[in-house]
Amino acid sequence: MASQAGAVSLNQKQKFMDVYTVLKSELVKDTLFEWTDDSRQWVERMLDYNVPGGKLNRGLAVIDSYNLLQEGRDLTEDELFLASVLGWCVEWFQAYFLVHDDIMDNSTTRRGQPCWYKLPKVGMIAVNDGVILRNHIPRILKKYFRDKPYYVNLLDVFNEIEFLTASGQMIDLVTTLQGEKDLSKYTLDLYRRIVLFKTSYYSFYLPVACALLMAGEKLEDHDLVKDALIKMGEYFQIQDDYLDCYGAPETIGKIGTDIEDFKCSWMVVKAVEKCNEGQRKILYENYGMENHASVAKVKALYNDLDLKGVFEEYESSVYKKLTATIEAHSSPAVQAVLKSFLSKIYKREK
Ligand code: GPP
Ligand code: MG
Ligand code: MG
Ligand code: MG
Repeated sequence: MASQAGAVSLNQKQKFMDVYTVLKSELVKDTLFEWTDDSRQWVERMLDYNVPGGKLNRGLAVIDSYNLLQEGRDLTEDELFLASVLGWCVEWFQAYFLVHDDIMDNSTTRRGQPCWYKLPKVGMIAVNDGVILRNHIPRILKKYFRDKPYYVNLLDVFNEIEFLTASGQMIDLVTTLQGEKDLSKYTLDLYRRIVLFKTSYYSFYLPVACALLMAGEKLEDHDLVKDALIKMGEYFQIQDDYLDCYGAPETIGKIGTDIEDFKCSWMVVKAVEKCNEGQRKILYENYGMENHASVAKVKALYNDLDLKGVFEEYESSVYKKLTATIEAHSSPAVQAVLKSFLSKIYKREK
């Protein structure tokens, strides 16, 4: 069962999907609720639409990390199942965030299909669906982990990270408020604060925190691992911002909205940093405008400033720095966990 760092076999993915089917069928039979055919069908359709259709990197990372922490020992069927259940809890968490984020960002597509809230029959019911997705997590944890010594820590880590993520999302949104549009506040400092909270904790630290808890570890003993993962989270979001502008929608499965939304994206932070007076004027006049012509002007400016080149330079330098940080780590198992993460995101195109 011990797999090479970063390598997830098709079989592993299939086994992971089988656990999704089990969890879904249990949730739509939850005895706390009086199910009707309609309500069961709604939840089932909502889950199928929003939970399993992504890259599953975060979920699979729980299994991969747990596996690597066991340093080559074969996992029992029971361990593999429980690590998969935790992996799905992270994927449910992600589905909850994305359903809400797409409404807040006024996005149109996600994972190659219309955003859930964009479906005519769904609309603002998606807000409640997000709440249901979030509430499924403690129900899953209760069923499978209530007797484990680390149960309360699992609940706590999801709660704490939800607070951090929502706080990051709050800064991400509040900085874009109409009437206060001021690009001079879009500095790398502000950018880092947004990203640390809105992305790094839940996307990078949470899967490993789940694996560490399941392995009987105390989270406070692993601050260095947390720091390395959080740095990788920043790199991941910088890629997300780059792909929002330069990614192919067919590949990334979504159409970028950062320019229209006046987001404090890494792209605009770099543009503000590099532009001359004339270019600054173009940026101020066109950033955050809904129309195609303005978006095209901003993109042309990004090209003039060679933000592609700036990104490529950033990517190779951050890769070197992260590799050095990882190699300075004392535990080979932890090194393997971190390297596995890095290899999955380095030069990603989606
Ligand atoms: C990614 O930002 C951040 C999230 C998805 C966290 C959302 C948090 C909530 C509390 C709802 P993004 O908007 O750049 O992601 P994407 O490009 O995938 O829309
Ligand atoms: Mg967002
Ligand atoms: Mg978004
Ligand atoms: Mg984005």
